[in-house]
Amino acid sequence: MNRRQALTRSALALLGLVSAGTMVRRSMGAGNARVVEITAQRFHFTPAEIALKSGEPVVLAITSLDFVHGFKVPDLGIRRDLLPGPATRIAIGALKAGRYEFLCDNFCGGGHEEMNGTIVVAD
Ligand SMILES: [Cu+2]
Repeated sequence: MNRRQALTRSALALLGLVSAGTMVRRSMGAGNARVVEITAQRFHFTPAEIALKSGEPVVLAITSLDFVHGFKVPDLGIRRDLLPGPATRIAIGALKAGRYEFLCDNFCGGGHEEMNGTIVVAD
């Protein structure tokens, strides 16, 4: 590798770091969004009903206690793996009033089909 290639490679690595940092900040959610703490554990989410107000952006901070559960909100196009350990933070933009079902979509055992809940957004 010549000097120019080496420089290009370092510049690309630096760019990668900067964009990774930006993604981390984005996933932490914008500024002062309310953080809603949730736990995931065979075979339930706690709380299973998440009450929000319409127009209120929030960050869901979901901690899995025992397994790589999934978190899927079909109506919002959201789908994440919940690795045990630090909370998985998911920024949710302002929503219209209504009910949005969510579920674990990683098979986690005998009660998997009941591992679900609802985001309830009030006016
Ligand atoms: Cu599960």
